[in-house]
Amino acid sequence: MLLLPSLPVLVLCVVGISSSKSQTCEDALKTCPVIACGRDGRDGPKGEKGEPGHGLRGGQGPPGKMGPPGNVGLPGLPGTKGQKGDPGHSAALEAKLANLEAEIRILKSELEHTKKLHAFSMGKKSGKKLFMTNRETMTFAKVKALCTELRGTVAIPRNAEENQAIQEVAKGNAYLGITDEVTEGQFMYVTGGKLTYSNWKKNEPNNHDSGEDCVVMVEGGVWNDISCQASFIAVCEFPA
Ligand SMILES: [Ca+2]
Ligand SMILES: [Ca+2]
Repeated sequence: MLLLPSLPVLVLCVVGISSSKSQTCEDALKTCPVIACGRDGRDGPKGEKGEPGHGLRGGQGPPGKMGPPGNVGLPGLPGTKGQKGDPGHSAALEAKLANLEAEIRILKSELEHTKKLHAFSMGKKSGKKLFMTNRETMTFAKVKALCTELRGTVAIPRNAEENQAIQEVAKGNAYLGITDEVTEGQFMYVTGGKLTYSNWKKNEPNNHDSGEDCVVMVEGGVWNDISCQASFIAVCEFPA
């Protein structure tokens, strides 16, 4: 009778030994709950939750790819109104501008006065033109270039008064701004247009040797057609 109660212990110990070779029966008794070694006991109460494990944490991985850009945000609120600017600057600029305008008016007036004095000193003003010369002689092409450079044109007499003015300024044989270079025998102004006034010398123009396309004013203020390669006094005309 006494042996019987120990039978389940032996059975349990045999099971424990067979499940682990290194465990002795004594060890099994140590680890077995007392109730397990006795008669069939009931399950004990559920144990408390254990502490989290201490597994090794892996190293930090590389950073992920950059995400797509976000949507454009809403426009911000308008800023506060700035302070009123210094009124002194614009007033100073206006004053400067007024001074400049006044100076320009004075310069214009002085320029007009100078032009009148110059015309008076030249003594030869006819209508709205001023004829001037440097008294040098040159080919027709050079006279044209010189007058253009001076922002004038080769002298053109449009009437008897202007013809006389040129004669008095030149004091010698001078080129006129007239040629028949485009159509032989059809004399035109270098500024364009057919002649409206002429003062040809007797038997001129004669296109001598089939090579006279320019016009020179000779003694007495009369005109002669002549080679454009010949050299005569340069007289230019300017608006006066
Ligand atoms: Ca000719
Ligand atoms: Ca001639």
